[in-house]
Amino acid sequence: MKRTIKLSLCLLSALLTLLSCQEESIQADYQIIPLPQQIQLKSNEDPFIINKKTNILYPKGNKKLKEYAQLLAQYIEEKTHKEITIDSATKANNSIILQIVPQSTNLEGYQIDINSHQITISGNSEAGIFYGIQSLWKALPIAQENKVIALPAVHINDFPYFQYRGAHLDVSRHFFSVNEIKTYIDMMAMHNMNTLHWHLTDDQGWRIEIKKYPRLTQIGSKREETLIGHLNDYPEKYDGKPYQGFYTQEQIKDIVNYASHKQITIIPEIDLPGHMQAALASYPELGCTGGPYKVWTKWGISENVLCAGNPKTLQFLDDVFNEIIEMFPSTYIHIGGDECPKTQWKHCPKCQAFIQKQNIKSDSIYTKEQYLQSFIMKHVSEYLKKKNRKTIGWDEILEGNADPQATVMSWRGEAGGVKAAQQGHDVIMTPNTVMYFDFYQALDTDKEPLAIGGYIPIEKVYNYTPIPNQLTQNQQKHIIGVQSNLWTEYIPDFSHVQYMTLPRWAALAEIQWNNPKQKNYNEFLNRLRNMLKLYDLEKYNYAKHVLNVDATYVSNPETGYTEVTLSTLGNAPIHYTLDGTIPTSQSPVYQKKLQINKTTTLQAIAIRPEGNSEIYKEQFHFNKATNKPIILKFPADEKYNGQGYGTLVDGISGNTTYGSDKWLGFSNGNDMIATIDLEKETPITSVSLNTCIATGDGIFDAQHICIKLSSDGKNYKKTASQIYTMPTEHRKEVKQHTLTFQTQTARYVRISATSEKKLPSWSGLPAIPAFIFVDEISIE
Ligand code: NAG
Repeated sequence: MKRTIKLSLCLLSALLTLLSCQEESIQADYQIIPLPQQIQLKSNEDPFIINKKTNILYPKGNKKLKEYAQLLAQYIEEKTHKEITIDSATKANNSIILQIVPQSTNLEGYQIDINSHQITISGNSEAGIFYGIQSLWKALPIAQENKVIALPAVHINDFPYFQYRGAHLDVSRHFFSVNEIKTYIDMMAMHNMNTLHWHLTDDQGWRIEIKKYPRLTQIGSKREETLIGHLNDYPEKYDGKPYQGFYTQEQIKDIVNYASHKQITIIPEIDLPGHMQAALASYPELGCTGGPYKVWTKWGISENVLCAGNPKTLQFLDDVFNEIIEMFPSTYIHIGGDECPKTQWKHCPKCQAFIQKQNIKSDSIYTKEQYLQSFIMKHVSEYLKKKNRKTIGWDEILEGNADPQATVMSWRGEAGGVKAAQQGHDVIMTPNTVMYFDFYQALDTDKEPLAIGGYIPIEKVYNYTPIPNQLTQNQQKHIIGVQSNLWTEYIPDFSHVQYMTLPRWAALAEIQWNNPKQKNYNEFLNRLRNMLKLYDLEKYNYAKHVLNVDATYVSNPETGYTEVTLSTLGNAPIHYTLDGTIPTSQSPVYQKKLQINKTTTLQAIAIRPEGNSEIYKEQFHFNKATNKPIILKFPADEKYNGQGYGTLVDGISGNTTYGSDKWLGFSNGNDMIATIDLEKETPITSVSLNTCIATGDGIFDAQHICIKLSSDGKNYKKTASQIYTMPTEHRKEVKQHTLTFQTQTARYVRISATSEKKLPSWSGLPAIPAFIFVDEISIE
């Protein structure tokens, strides 16, 4: 009897342990980023359980795979706190086996097979195994030591869509340490990227040691100070702090080696013949005027470029590239070619003599100076070809006669890439419309760290398809890849680098790795949550916009309401208030569009176990014009048309971010002429409207505002008007204009805000019509 009780107790405790184990087990999730091409779950098979006896097996004698086995062990320990061993034995129970089994010509492809006994990662090459390991790492749950980790039985077949999957980093405008570059490389590997385009030289700093030209780093790597704020801010301010940094050849080799272990090739860029002021400051004889030059302290395009007519210049370039190729084993070398003003070449006796000597001539398309640039670019290309290297250049290299074998990086939109592919060049797509991660990722730029401008949210990145439709199938084959560019004028530190790249890189990784035909943004967002957790685990700083509450507003003239749609990542509940109190988990949950019909403040928060979002806040001011039918005489500029014309009367006022969807911007000399139908005779005593002024960007205040009233919509009577004087210096502000008059009764109100027709010469901008930006029109 006693024995039976003991036995049953034993059984019970075993059962309980088993049950508790099951309860505690956490499953791997193969819905990772980038999403593997094929995932076949074997639902009727048992999962693989990782325990302390699990080991990782690599083929005996294969050093690289031994290193990858160690890496995987490290990844497993990091996420699951399970220390597991590596071995070169062939025992295959409770093991993770790394093996090279070439199954296709796509060397980066791999397969993962999981059953209850073993996990096999078979790579078409070592690179394939590396990506298999990255995928397994991303699929593992983050768990405490006591948890049982179960990997559901599965067959994964995966390979990249693009062979070139790049990320660029500018270290000239701001410098990043060796360790920071290594972290950048780790971040790239996590996103299955294989090429770092390293922008090492520019006007603001030469950052790589060249033994034959020591002054490049002695002088060229240091600038006196740095511009504060935006290039167009007035008055110009500088921080007064010397700034410097460069990599020794030893450090460069160390980084190149580090990258190769992560299957990343580094392509160095020496940007020429423009963007060379730091080199000219070091060796003034290489410039057309002979200087003196200083390492540039501001941003933009410098007129000071290499003198193309000076034989020393070509020698300099040969010598520099000679050392560059010693440090970088990459097949490709980037030789720049962007933004090279030709002003100095036109007046330089040496350049002009050289043009004559080489019999370079202008034609109906390009100037002789543009052909002179082609001459230099081709010289460098030929030099590199002799050393068995290939060149990449920015799309300007197509202006003139480019080396037919050069690969073109399309940055001024896609046009250069299209043209290049049509001419038979290989192309890497980096259009500044979607791939410039120095651009803002939120519309409300007041809350963002300063960025160069623009607006490239993660959704826009995700929706980008790098292969332009207008190319034929054969031409499409020339699009070898896609890359994000990170210019660092406004990115002074590495945590900011991470903020600008993550999580936009997650979207980029999908474009680089996956077939463009299989896109689904919402499904991507679901997968993004685990990626963000991995960023947290790695202590990477990242932008949290997707976790915040996003709002869109539509003015509905039929109901008179402003309709507000709120959304956030995943299914996190959004709680909101309309009474001015801070929203908490006790506040009402957002379920459907909110219909705002009176002056109020909306605040909302997304609540997640791992933390709450920032509080979203918007003020609605209702008046006689709010959500009334409105028509415009001239359309707004298509880039700045807010959320439609109703933007002007939706009760929400825009701030100084004129690029947000709260403003309407009118260009090409168009005035803002709006007619609002109050739908019944209404007493009116004043009309106000806001304008956003950013004179540095060519956005000026109204020259004149005029109010006309009508009862029948046909005959209008001028009721008030005001003329404004043009400022004489730069400013950036929102201005409210209120025109008050004796009470009148009318149904229709016509408001004209006339734009300035010619930008003043003091603005430094061409004498074209100014933009005028208008938002909330209020009628009282
Ligand atoms: C371009 C310049 C670059 C600058 C960047 C800022 C290219 C190829 N050239 O004007 O030097 O830092 O944009 O977004 O992008």
